[in-house]
Amino acid sequence: MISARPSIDSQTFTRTGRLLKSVCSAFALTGALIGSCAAADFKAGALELNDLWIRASVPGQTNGAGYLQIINPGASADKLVSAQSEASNRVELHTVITEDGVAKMREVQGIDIPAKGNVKLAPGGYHVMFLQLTGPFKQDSLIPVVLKFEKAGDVRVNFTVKPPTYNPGSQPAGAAHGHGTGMKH
Ligand SMILES: [Cu+2]
Repeated sequence: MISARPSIDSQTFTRTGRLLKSVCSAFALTGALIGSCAAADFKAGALELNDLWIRASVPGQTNGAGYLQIINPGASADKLVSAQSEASNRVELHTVITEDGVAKMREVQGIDIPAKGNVKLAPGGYHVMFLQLTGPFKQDSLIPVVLKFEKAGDVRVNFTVKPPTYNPGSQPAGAAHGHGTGMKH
């Protein structure tokens, strides 16, 4: 994961601008298509939405969680207030709290995005909760979702479906996303 990236990637990414960052190199190295990488990055006003993913569902699974990173280079705070998708009957915003040593999911009314800051929705914390799936999350497919922000408004995005065991926290690439400007791979 930390070897030099193929030169074609850096050329492509330079041309297509700042939206495609180190996360794309990481995906390219894992063998994913550049096309799916480009589809994983979105903008909503000043906000940059990166690395949108969902684990593939297993037979019988009725709910699922989506994750992404939201970077706000702008001078005003915003808030993710809701999400909609045809992939499930309901979509909620959740966090995870620990009560008496037991982790539990709780619905939240919104997820604050500070000015000049970023928020990461990740396993063990904030997530987009898909309840009563209308179909399976198939690995490598894209799940269309509309995210609604208080100021940036509605933005249509795609979440990429990862393997059922995917855990980006175990990859070095995951740690490099926080500052949003790195090109370290
Ligand atoms: Cu949840």
